[in-house]
This record gives sequence, C-alpha cells and structure tokens, in this order.
Amino acid sequence: MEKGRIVLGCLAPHPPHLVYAENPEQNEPFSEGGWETLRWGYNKLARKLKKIDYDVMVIFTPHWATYIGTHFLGLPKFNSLSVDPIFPNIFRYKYDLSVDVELAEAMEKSASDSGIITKMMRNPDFRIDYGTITSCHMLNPDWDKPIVTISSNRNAHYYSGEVMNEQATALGEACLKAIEESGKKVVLVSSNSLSHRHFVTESPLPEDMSREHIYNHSQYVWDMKMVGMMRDGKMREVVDITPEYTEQTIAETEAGGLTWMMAAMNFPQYPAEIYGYQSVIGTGNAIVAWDPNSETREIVL
Ligand code: 2X7
Ligand code: FE2
Repeated sequence: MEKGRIVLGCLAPHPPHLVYAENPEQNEPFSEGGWETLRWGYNKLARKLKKIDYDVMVIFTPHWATYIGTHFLGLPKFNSLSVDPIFPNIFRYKYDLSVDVELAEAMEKSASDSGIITKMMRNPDFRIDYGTITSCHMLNPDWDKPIVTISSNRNAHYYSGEVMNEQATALGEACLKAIEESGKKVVLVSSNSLSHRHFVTESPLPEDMSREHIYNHSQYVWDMKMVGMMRDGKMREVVDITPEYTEQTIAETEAGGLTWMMAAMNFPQYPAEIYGYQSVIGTGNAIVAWDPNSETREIVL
C-alpha cells in the first residue's frame, strides 16, 4: 500500500457570519451578504480543493472544547440542526455529514499510544459545533467528502500556551503517523480566527459593513506579523511565538489547531498561500493554505 500523506493544510476561520452571508439552503436566516473579502477568498480556495485528489478532511476545532483529553468523532453519520448559542439570529444550519471512522480510530490509537489521553465520541445525538460546520461548508459546500473532527483539549487554560504547544505538537505527530499508515490522502484544517478581541454588541443589521473593523490597531499589527511570517515560510518561528501572540491578542490559536496542523506538516519552510484577511465583529481572520506540492503551490495574494 502506498504511504498516506497530507495533500493540503488550511487555516480556515469559522465566524458563522460567513455561512450566513453566503445564504446556503441549509441555513435558515436570510442575509444581504457581507464579508466578501473572506468569502471570495474561501470560494477561491474551495475551487483549488476541487482540483486536489483527497479522501478525507480532518478538522481541529476550538468550539468542541474537551476538558479531559482529546476526542474524535466516532460514528459514520451525524445529522441535526446546529444553532449557534451566541448568534442564533444568523446561524441555524441543518447538517448531514459523514465521518471517516476508520481514520478517526487510527488517529485516536496513535495519539493514545504516544501517551495522550483520548476518547472516541460515539453519542449519535452529539451536536456538531459551528466551527466544524462553518469551515467545512466554506471549504467544501458540496459536503461530498467524509470528515473527522478533533476536539480542543483546554491545555492553554489548565496550564499555559507553552504546554498547549507541546501537547498539540505531539498530537500532530501522532496524527501524521496514523495518516501515513492509512494510505489515505488527507486535507488538514485548523478552524480558527487569529486575533480574537471582539465587539460585545451587534449592529441592527449584522451584515452592515459600515460597522465592521478590527477591534484595535495592536491586534492588527500582530496579525500582520503572523501573516507575513506565513508568507515567508517561517512556520517553526510562527509556532514558537504563538504563546506570546495568543496572550497579546487573545487569539484563537490558544485552542492548539494551528500548532497541531503545522506539527503534522513538519513545520513548512515554504511560502503559504494567502487567500484573504478581514475582520468579523472585530476579530482578525486569515484564510491560508500550505501546499506541499511545489508544482501546484501559488502566490495567491
Ligand atoms: O467563533 C467565532 C469566531 N471565532 C470569530 C468571530 C465571530 C464569531 O465566532
Ligand atoms: Fe471561534
């Protein structure tokens, strides 16, 4: 059997506003649009993904927070209505998704063998978080590939950003081992925003773009530093400064997804593809991809 491999890594932010603005049939509320810089960037990345041969998408999400260990989706099907607890006015999404249980179990076993506390999620009534749904919808609106979601164990909360980095690195290495042994072609997705201070009130019309801007300038400067290093192919350095960056901007990197993905991809030293950067209720959001294939890797923006 041919060795499995990671064919693309995506930093895929998940403000539910993006799904709301797209008006897909699965989402009940109606919008007049909004956040085009991010949505058009996502649309372009989704077109690239259509041309890539892959078997499964593996997503790490901050909005499935687990306090004892790392959990993996472990049933072949999940369907229900996902209502965002903070933005029920914009996100009420009917989902019906398939899971690659074989790969989920292989990653869980590999992580467990390496000393990480793990668990498979086998509850058929488990509600899939809006982070998973938003990132997957924006990357693959046809939902024609199985997924695996990995939870975020709250290491940064219990311990520190440094411990989170170590744990997420170990998890990334364990997932890579399982992927290689599986023979599958895998797309990795780190579902998170960058800087994460946000407004606590919403404008009467959520998609009123005259009200949208970054929460503060220092948050913007930090985000641009991170995006610049991604562009320059310095992912080891990005991961090294993630604890400091996270503390300064309350970034969603605290969940561990970006570190997990970079560790699984051996900390790319080639330029990332940048698809867009924009604020959503004051948070900083970048869509970025790492393409290990130098023949298809592009300078997008
Ligand atoms: O979960 C989120 C987020 N990360 C950023 C912005 C808005 C809403 O939800
Ligand atoms: Fe979030």
